[in-house]
Amino acid sequence: MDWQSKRVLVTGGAGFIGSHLSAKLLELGADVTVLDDSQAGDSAKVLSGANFIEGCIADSATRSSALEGVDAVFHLAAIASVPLCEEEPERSDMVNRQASLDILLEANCPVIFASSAAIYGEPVTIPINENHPLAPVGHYGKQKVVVDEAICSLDESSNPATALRFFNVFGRGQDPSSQYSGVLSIFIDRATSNRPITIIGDGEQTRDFIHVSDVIAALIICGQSLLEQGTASPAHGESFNVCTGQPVTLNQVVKVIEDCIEHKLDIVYDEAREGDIKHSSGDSTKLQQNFDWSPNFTLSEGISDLISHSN
Ligand code: UD2
Repeated sequence: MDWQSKRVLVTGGAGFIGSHLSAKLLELGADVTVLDDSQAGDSAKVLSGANFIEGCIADSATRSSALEGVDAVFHLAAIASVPLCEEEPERSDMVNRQASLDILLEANCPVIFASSAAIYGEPVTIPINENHPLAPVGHYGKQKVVVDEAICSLDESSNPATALRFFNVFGRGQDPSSQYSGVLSIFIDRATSNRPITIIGDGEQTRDFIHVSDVIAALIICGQSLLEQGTASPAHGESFNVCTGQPVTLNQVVKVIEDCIEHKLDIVYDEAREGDIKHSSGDSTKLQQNFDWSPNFTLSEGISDLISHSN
């Protein structure tokens, strides 16, 4: 498919994942517009080739002007901080749930929605596939699940849409000092500046770390399929886990970092956090069977890439 003739809206395009996606779409020749309120994102991350609308998805006038004439919407904008959603449940509900439902209704083109592994809550079976019960713990997961379920209940008569359930995404450009940061960016920032890392709990909790390049590949492939086939696409009305299926403990992460920097890390152990999920590992068979997608980056490749690009 030729992205050159396509006008694409990326909500949250100034954020970690959105800025990588915008860069890829620009490279493919698409006409990219970023809609971002620059709260969690950084307007400096909006590439010069992209159009930029600074505003909130919850504002209907901003939304309708951003949606006008676009061929596809990658909807990544959200209040992505779990603690912030707990502190401000009404505002996060307006942005994460209501504005997302509005985008689904108002867009006259395919919508690719960034869902989250947070919708599963504490896993009952591992690896988690898309049929796993949805039992989100906090506001963030509860807001995401409403939109994800709305997409999964769409029929042929509706607008083409899909939901991609991201597990623990990592890669370059994730600000280690922000409250949205993943554990890997924090650990690598500390490791490369010779500061101690803090392991919350015993370090035996597992996560499924997926590299941002693999996430971008999944977004593009699903977007392309919806653009080409509309509601006949295998992505339409469906959700897909985006993960590696390789659970890793934090203690193993530490070992990979130590091997890469060739010295031991200074580790402080802290008390386990209430509500912290012990084990998380996804099954991405559905995405792999429906599309030409598989995770390419191993954890050690991703970690060594991050270390070699840290300041
Ligand atoms: C991820 C998502 C979150 C939500 C949640 C749903 C990220 C950044 N967060 O939270 O948005 O979707 O999944 O389950 O992707 N930890 C340390 N030391 C640190 C920081 C963290 O030990 O300095 C631990 C933390 O307690 C947890 C693990 O590392 O056990 C991963 O933490 P995280 O914040 O990267 O991601 P997670 O899975 O809690």
